[in-house]
Amino acid sequence: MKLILAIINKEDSTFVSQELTKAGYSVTKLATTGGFLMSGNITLIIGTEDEKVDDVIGIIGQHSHKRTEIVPSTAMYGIGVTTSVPMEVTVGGATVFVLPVERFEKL
Ligand code: 2BA
Repeated sequence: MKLILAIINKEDSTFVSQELTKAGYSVTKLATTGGFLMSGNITLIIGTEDEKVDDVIGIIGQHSHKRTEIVPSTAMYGIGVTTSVPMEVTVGGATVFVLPVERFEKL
């Protein structure tokens, strides 16, 4: 068995979790915050059999879209002179971790 952690954009999360549920997977949604942009994203937790991992990743990938965000970034020109230069950052579609599960119980 494997545990899949998928960090996805908030705007994609409802559709991705609906599609996973429709396909028969159990999903838990956590509201999380990206350390770089400091904006909200969603982390999905999915426990599933080893042979279904690729199917789950396929569904997540199909419905997670890449987005461009503009973030302020500070540039320094000489001592004490700084200016804020907007920087373009590409976010997503999805960041996925697959972990082994040692034991799984429903009590
Ligand atoms: P954030 O940390 O808010 O990062 C948003 C986007 O900013 C990233 O998109 C990446 O394009 C850029 N970025 C992140 N750290 C950067 C840095 N130190 N310098 C320059 N650009 C940087 P994604 O890579 O698609 O990541 C989306 C979200 O997935 C991240 O939000 C974070 O919450 C999570 N994530 C991505 N990689 C991770 C990792 N290795 N471990 C844990 N969480 C991760």
